Parts: sequence; structure tokens; C-alpha cells
Amino acid sequence: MSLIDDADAAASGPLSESGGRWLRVAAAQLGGVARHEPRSSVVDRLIAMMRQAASADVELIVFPELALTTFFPRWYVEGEPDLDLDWFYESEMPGPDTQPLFDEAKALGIGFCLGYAELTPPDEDGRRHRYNTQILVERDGTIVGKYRKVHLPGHREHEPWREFQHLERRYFEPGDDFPTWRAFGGVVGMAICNDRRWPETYRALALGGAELILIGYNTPIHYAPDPSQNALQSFHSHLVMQAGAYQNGAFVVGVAKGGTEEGVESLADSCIIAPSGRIIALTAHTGDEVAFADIDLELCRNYKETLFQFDRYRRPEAYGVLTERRGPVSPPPLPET
Ligand code: CDT
Repeated sequence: MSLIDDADAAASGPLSESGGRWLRVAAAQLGGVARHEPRSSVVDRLIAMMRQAASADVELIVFPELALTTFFPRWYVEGEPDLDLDWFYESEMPGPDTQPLFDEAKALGIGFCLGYAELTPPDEDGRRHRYNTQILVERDGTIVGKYRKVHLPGHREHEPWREFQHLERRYFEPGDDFPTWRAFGGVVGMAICNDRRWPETYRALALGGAELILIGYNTPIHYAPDPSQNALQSFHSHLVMQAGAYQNGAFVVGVAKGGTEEGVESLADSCIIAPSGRIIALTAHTGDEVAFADIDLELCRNYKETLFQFDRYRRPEAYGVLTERRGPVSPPPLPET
């Protein structure tokens, strides 16, 4: 009787050489966006970086989470009478303000990934829904993928003890899947900010074949529930994305809205990570900046077909607990002696 399964029966040996699937990809980090900065001004900044990237023959440029506006979940609207919440959402994509970005991308032949706040048309019950969304746009200007943030961090109610709010759980509904798409010569998936801290994100995407994972983020340096983490923000951000890349044999592009925005200092350190887990491009400053790298998507096979050959080595039958419950259940306490 064999204790191994079918995947083991396949012949194994060193990976054979094959031609590369090269892509030049850029992380387009944004500095702060002011609360009243018009969309047209932000779109001009995005277009400037797009042109810079295109002049270096970049084929895909990745912008951050909620790239079109300031990070508005830092305000509780009822406490901010002149804050029109709906102003921060896009009800069409492209819309009149974002069409120039699509036009420029098509003219330059460059694809892009963009995060924004989405307000849907009314559903059959007349309800409009709000998501923290990211889209993937091919080099011909067509939207090939849309992802809605699954892990919404922060809180729902006003918490005045904080220096600033993090009300994503009030202003957005969560997405509920991690789709992947064939685009840019490979298989691409997306995630948004807090998603990058959860190993399930990368694993779900990799089970959809993801070779390239695009992640925009807004990470305040100050973490109110535990400020001892403030000094570790950059380390933690790189730690999780490097682990996600390596453990899933994928490239990861992590892109910040960094710098100081409305008085809140945010992490920069945007980067491109290889399936080895190593950072191969990194921004040097905290403002608008393009960092790019040449990536060979074939390199994913070095990991996906060896150490992390999922269909050979994973044990989903032993992982039932991962989807059975959300929180931990520890063994019962030891009896008092
Ligand atoms: N945007 C976002 O998800 N930011 C969170 C901040 C920490 S939770 C308050 C992050 O994980 O970076």
C-alpha cells in the first residue's frame, strides 16, 4: 500500500530551464492627499507618475489603497459637520474625474492598479453598498479585475480616546472572496492594506494560481491600541509581504500612501518582492515616487513546483479548523493543584 498520493507519483527532478515571462512592474507610492484636494489634482499626480513609469518602459503600475482621496476613515462624520462622506466615494469607474487616467494609460500602453472607495448603484432592495475597492486595468484601458477588501480593520463606533479614528468598519462593507485573473502574461490577484497581514489572503490567492499579488496600503505609524508597535510598522509590513511571497511562490507589490496626511504620519517603504521573499525594489522617500523592477513570472515555478508544490504537500484535511471557526479555542485550563 502506498502512503503517498498521486501527486507524488509524478516524476520529479530538477526544474528544467524554460523561457522567461518578463514584466516590468512599478510601485507608484503617493505622498499625503489633503482632505480638500480635488480629484483632478490627485489624478494629475497619478498621471505624472504613470508618464515617468511609461518612459522607463514599465508595463504595469500599481497605485495605493484609496488613492483618489485622503484616508477619510480617520474622521467620525457626525463630529465633522463639514465633511460630506459621499464626496469620498466613486459611483462610476471610470467617472468624469478618472477618465483622464484611463485615457492616458491607453495612450501610453501601460496597465494600472488603483484603489478607491466604491459606492454601488442601488441593488434590487434599493440599497447602495460601499466597499474599499481596487481595480486592475489592462494596457488597452479595459478593467480586467475588481477586488473588494475582505479584512476591514479598526472599529465601527466613534472612539474619542484615539488621536484619530480608523472607521473602516463603519464606512465599508467587507468583500467576500479573493479572485484571480489572467492578465499581464500571468495570473494576478489583489489585496488591500490590512489584508496583507493575514496569511489566508496570500494562500487563497495562490490557490487561485496567483503569481503576482498587488497590494495598496495606508498604514498610520501610530497604532492606538498598542503604540509599542509604532516603531515596528515598516518591519511588520515587510515581514508579512515577504512571507506571503515566499510561502506562495508569488511576486508581491506593496504600495503605500505614505508621508504626513492631515497630520497623520503614514508608512512609506513601498516595495516589490520576489518569490524568494527578497525585496527587489524599494522606495527611498515618503512622497510621490516610482520604484520599478523586472520580474520573471516563470520564477514562481521555482517555489510552486518544489517546496511549495501545493497539490503534493498541503494537507487541507488537517486544516479544517481554519474555516470552522474565527477565533481561537484553547484547551481547558489545568486543574488547580
Ligand atoms: N488601511 C488599513 O487597513 N490600515 C491598517 C491600519 C492598522 S489597523 C487600525 C493596516 O493594517 O495597515
